[in-house]
Amino acid sequence: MSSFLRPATEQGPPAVGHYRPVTSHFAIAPPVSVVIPAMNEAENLPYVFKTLPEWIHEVVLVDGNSTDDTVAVARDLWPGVKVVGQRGKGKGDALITGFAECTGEIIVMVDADGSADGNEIVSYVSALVGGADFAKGSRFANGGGTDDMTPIRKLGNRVLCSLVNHKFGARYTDLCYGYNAFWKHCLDEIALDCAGFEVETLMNIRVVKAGLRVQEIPSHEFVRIHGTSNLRAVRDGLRVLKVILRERGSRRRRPHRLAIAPAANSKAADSKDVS
Ligand SMILES: Nc1nc2c(ncn2[C@@H]2O[C@H](COP(=O)(O)OP(=O)(O)OP(=O)(O)O)[C@@H](O)[C@H]2O)c(=O)[nH]1
Ligand SMILES: [Mg+2]
Repeated sequence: MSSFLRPATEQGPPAVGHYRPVTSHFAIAPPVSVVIPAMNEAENLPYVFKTLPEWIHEVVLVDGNSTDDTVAVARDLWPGVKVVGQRGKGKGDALITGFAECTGEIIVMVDADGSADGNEIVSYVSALVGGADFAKGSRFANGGGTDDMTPIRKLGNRVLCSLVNHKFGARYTDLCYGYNAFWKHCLDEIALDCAGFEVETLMNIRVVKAGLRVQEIPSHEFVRIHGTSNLRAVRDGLRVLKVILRERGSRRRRPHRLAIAPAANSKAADSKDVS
């Protein structure tokens, strides 16, 4: 019997029934939670939910005290959606609230304005099951793009991204982008503590400082479909800059280790890593 078909045991991989078929060529075992911060996005939610894959384990929508029908529309579109009311303010606060509610092993963060294509989630998840800790969306990696950014925002993002690369030894092509995914255990290492749009920058810096394996995923950002942006370029750009300056002094990197499979009949090799 092939190992793929054997029943679940305490040790080996889960049995075939535990896998979620993702495409005709790909199945995964870990449950995937999608966190959507939403403030007055009722008109955009139909576009957002339409592209979410049916194999995801749960959707956690964090409502920023919306005055429109955001919550009712979400419940209607995705029966079983976990709606969490936000106590504080800001996108960062919303994401931190949502992450705490997730029961999946993988967490994907998706904006509610219709700018993110849920069909890309498979690329993020593939990177994570392939060995990355943090799958970071990039509009400027080969294959990515944006229909939404003004030239001034592009310039600001580029300058801030170069600053982070320089100060923290990263090799990012994008910085302030809200479409990312990670294993839930990363939250313990990055201990998020911010309220606003600087949250993505803080995550990107802390994952590098923690020595986590980051893989960029080319992503296309579409234009917000309805409504207006909550982001204010100058105010939020300054908040991002503040985070970069605040974080710069405490760089901590964990060396990557190359693990080798234990040699047959060698107990001593069982716990050996090679640097
Ligand atoms: N729950 C909650 N969600 C928020 C808050 N601020 C922003 N969001 C959501 O965060 C996501 C990103 O916000 P946007 O206003 O689209 O900001 P942006 O994507 O940086 O800017 P644009 O490029 O103009 O769309 C959207 O889904 C918003 O509804 C907040 O205070 N609370
Ligand atoms: Mg947006």
